[in-house]
Amino acid sequence: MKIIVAGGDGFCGWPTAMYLAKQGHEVSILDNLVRRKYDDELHSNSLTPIASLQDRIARFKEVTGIEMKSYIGDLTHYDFLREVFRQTEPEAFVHFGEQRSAPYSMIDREHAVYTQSNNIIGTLNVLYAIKECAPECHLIKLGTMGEYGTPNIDIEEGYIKIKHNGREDILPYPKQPGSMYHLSKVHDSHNIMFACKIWGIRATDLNQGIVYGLHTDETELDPLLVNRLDYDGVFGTALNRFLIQAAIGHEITVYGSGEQTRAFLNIKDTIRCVEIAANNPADKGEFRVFNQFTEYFSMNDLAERVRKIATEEGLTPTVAHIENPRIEKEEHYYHAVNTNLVELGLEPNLLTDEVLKGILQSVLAHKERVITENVLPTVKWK
Ligand code: NAD
Ligand code: USQ
Repeated sequence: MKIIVAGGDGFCGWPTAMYLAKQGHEVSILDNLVRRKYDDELHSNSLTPIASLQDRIARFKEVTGIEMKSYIGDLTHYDFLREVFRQTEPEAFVHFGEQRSAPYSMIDREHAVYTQSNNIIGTLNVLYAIKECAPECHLIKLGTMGEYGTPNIDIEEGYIKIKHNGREDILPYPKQPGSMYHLSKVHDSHNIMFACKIWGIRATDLNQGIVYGLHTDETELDPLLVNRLDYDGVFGTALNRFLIQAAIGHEITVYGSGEQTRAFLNIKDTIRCVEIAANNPADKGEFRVFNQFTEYFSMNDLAERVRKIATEEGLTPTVAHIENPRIEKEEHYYHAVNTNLVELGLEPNLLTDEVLKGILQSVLAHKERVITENVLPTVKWK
């Protein structure tokens, strides 16, 4: 298949692009490299030293003999995007190319406006480019489990059957997102659903949980192919952050009571889920939603798991409950369905102690790169 991976220089996109290329697909990476600029803005860095996109692609070719094309440009620039579509004639468009940090979107008005315009206009342009240039192309869009929030009922995969005043319908599942970033994903979902309905576009919205880990078979082929890994209070995510904190002797920062529960998956499953979606395209006009996660944990569970593993490795980690910088429910019901991807063949890589130890070892190898001042959260929701 001819596949565009938008956001292919990022944490999920880079390993996905290499994996799809290794499976024999013709992969083109599209990215505006803005993720590297956020690091400059925040005086932060990836825990792992990452090469430029050009160097990554060149080394991937040296190691595997496989060529990937790259298009450096912005999804919000329609002329650029249309030209990429014309040159590549994609059969699938994997869309990771958004600003993805909830804290970044909550810094101030400018960052909220940037996040929503970058994400929503970018996705809207992708929908128009598919309509105009490649109407058969399957859009595989990264959404997020956080679109649903934490309702007091089971979370279904995209839709829910509702009975009201004696009548029944299947409707989009209610959304209660928790940040300006998560809201951008909800707006994207609505735009995609509408485009599927009116233009007959085929789309899969992958409502992904929090991704942990960094290595995949391809990132381990060569040091220059290593994935980025975020740890700071703005872009670092739970579990990866906890492991890095344990590695550098920083207290493990559980926000508030720590009973917040979230859905998680290993980066190795992210790439496989995207492959499954690509190999099993949505029908024309279908807006399909898959919940892309393998397990869920409370922050307390994760902090304790990391504390135990790190102690076994000879470290002396401690867990601290710090003031929650976010406005979110800390005690809530959480049960989400995730059967669609498993039914299509996903075999989950679950979070065993072995897996945790493996990530901790990888992290320890780069721990001197951590800028300690960036570890505590600085962005508040209020
Ligand atoms: P990332 O920031 O590492 O990668 C995103 C990439 O998109 C970056 O390389 C960035 O330069 C690029 N990009 C951003 N805006 C762009 C634009 N307008 N035009 C072109 N390129 C642009 O993020 P990630 O962690 O790889 O996440 C990828 C996707 O998966 C995001 O949409 C995110 O919302 C979603 N997601 C991520 C996680 C997670 O835990 N990392 C969990 C659920 C969903
Ligand atoms: N948390 C802590 N301590 C920390 C960091 C976070 O307790 O040091 C808590 C937060 O309060 C929150 C939970 O962990 O309750 C998750 O926070 P996070 O920063 O790991 O994840 P989140 O902001 O939800 O965003 C991440 C990605 C985003 C993706 C989302 C998936 O950055 O792109 O959409 O995970 S989901 O959470 O399912 O919406």
